[in-house]
Amino acid sequence: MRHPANVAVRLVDYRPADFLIDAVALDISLDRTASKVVATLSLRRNPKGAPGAPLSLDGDDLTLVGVKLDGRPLGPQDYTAAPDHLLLEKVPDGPFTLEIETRVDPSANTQLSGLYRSGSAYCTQCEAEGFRRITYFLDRPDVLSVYTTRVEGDKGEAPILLSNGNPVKSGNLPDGRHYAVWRDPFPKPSYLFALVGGDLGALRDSFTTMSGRKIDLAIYVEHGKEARATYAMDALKRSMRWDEEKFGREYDLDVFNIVAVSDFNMGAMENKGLNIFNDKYVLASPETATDGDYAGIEGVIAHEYFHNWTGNRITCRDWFQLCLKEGLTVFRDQEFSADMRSRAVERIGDVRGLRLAQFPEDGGPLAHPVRPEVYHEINNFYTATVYEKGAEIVRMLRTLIGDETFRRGMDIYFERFDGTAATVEDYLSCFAEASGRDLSHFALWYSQAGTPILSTEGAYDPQAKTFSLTLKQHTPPTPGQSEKKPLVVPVAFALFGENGEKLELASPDARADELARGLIELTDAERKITFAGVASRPVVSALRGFSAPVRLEPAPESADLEKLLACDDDPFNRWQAAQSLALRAIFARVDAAKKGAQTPQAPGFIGALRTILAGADADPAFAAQALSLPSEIDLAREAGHDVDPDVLFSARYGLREEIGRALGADAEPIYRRLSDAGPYSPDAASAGRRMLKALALDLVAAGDPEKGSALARSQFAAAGNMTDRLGALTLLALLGGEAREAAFAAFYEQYKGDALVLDKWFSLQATIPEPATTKRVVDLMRHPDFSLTNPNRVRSLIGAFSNANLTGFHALDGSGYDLLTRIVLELDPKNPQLAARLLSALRSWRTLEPRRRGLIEERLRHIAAQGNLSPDTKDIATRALS
Ligand code: 0A1
Ligand code: ZN
Repeated sequence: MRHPANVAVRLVDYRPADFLIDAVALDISLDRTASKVVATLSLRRNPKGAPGAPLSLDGDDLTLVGVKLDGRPLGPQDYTAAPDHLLLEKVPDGPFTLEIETRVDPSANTQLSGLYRSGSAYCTQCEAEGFRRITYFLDRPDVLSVYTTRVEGDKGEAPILLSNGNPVKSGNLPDGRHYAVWRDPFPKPSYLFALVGGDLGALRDSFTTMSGRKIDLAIYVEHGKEARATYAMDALKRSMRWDEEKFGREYDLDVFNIVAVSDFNMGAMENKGLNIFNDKYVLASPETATDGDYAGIEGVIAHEYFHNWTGNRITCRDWFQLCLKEGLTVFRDQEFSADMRSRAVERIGDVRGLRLAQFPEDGGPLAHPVRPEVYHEINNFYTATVYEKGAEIVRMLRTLIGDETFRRGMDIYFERFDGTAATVEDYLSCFAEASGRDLSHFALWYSQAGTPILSTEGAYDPQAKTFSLTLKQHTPPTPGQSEKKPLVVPVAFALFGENGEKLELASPDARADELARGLIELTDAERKITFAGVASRPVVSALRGFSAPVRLEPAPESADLEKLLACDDDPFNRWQAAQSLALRAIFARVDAAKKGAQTPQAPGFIGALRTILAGADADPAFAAQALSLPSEIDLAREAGHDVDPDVLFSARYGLREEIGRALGADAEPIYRRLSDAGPYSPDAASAGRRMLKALALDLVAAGDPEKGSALARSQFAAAGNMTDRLGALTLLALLGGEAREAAFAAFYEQYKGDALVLDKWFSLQATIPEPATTKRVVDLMRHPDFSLTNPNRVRSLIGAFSNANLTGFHALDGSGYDLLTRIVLELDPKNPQLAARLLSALRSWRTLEPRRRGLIEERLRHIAAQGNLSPDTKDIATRALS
């Protein structure tokens, strides 16, 4: 494997391309080991480029067969060619065509970037820089071209031949071959190109747009699995309607195709008119998919569809602007899910996800701004910061300027930048115009990395009947950014009086609109607001709805949290109050254990949980969220330093038992009542009841493991859907013993032919929180169903072990770290993107206690010192150590 020079790419170095490619005609003849690619590019000099510059095209691992300029074959004296570039020193000043013929070997493509094979199908992945693995090109997002693609293949092997745009014609050829021509009239960057050839089944449907155009929809899957795409199809149609209703965006081609493949590095890809999906985000049936899987499918289908406007019609000028399409599209898919499901539960889930994946990134050596300023390997910047924090910035913008103005800004954006490759500045200019506000200070959210810490301090004056609230912010340093400035932080807030009533706000220190909306804009390091006419010391509900991606420290006092849990009309903050109480109870146990003191009990917290449980029927999904303890990963993040996973585990486990003993008896009737649910439906309300049922079972088991085990065993055997079956198996996995092994064996026997279900089987075993799990994982790697070539399988075993099993992975003997190191190094030459992602599990190593910290540092140094490491893995190892 050859690796390109490890050069830094910088935002400040951006220059327009020297040439434009107005049109591309591709002729691709599929062959397992030698696919023939003829690309005819209509080129001209870019008036914005460097005058007289040579034509330098990107390549990666390419074999050149020949080049023609305006139809005339060129000789080797006319160009320099290497696997990674094609350079023509002299080209005409006027428009010209360049025909380039290359050969690529899809079977040998284990990186899953460019043209590769998944099962017996051919497919492509071109974002970010995979198109250059198909042909030489100006492989950068600001070069937009109209594509016509002719795909040719063997009729038996690939009866289905797809590409972007609309079908133009197709026909038979000699020797059992056939072809199809596709034309995409919308200019697009090369990263949105796609092609599929294979023997696939299809689920077909149609959608009539708001202007009355009928669009043919198809989801292509492995034969026999068509019915499992029904929910994805339904989600697609709902997404299409939603984008019309909420953003006025109509679909633009005559067809919309989705193809599900089993080998895919990421979740899915928004190629114009031809989305390619990891089949995990398409295929679902009640017997094989959990409620979480259904929600994931709905979200990812929507996300890729929404990219048609935010990403495709308006794309990014360069890869530094990745958040322009990703943050905005995540915001859009989150809003879609909130409209389809419970807004409160969606918000809680989104914030949990942000804290789980983005906060550790922002607080460790891999921290980077939402719009990075430098990268060595762009594939390592498809991060939670770019995606999830990017979405939070869009959300804050909407919060600050209001829904209507936000919508007007979006309309301006679509109107003005359609058909272009835009920047974050372009985007913000639309909202500055719509709102009449100067957004230059707000824009700092894009360039300043790190999670701000927000603190609130209240002082009540009983004589004056005033309450002073002081808000402060500061952002800890991150790599390369030691000095931080105050940001624009929208702090949604309310005050509650003695009887839980919401107080009217009056203050000379805040604008009338701030008081009316309950939204303070913190723009300096500190702001003090004194409220008048406050009859008694109020309780502050701050950062309602998680109005900014910050840490609120410290949490309010326990008595205030209990009050908020009872009276706050913001469901997010009610949930947050329960979480904060739980964290306090667990850390009290941690402190006691460290001091050798008696284990503290948490009667106030348990009383609050009892009340939630008693009222759970009103909103089962919310109750289940509020009753769930923070995970060990949450605890490690909140602890922040000198983390000892074993201590956190015991404290959490101990509290779980205390709660179980207190509430198990209340939970059992709820469990029994919810067990009578009738046929499975994936809707949010039914899913919420199943979530509560699982929680109730866990409470029973926490207080009385034997009873819990008996109930779990019968639920496992009788379950009519995967949510209940896997829920029971999860509990049995925790309880251990023979029942666990028997259940795992039965599960395997039942689902051994189904890869997506087997992934769950691997994952669940990898997350058993006990020392023997490392050995179990090692043994599972020898299982005939394990394979390093399938990313889903690797993630299900190794990813789950290293990211979701705090005690197992961080075993004090370093065995978990050794395992990860071995796999990363073995995988790196085959699939560097996947190897690099696995390695980033170590990103929070500095927050661990010294012994584990030392063990990880050794492994990271060992990895970084390897010769011939891919740029992907090298980049992560180097930055992790920085
Ligand atoms: N744009 C896709 C994510 C994606 C990125 C890179 C990929 O291959 C390296 C694949 C998919 C999305 O946001 O869904
Ligand atoms: Zn995306």
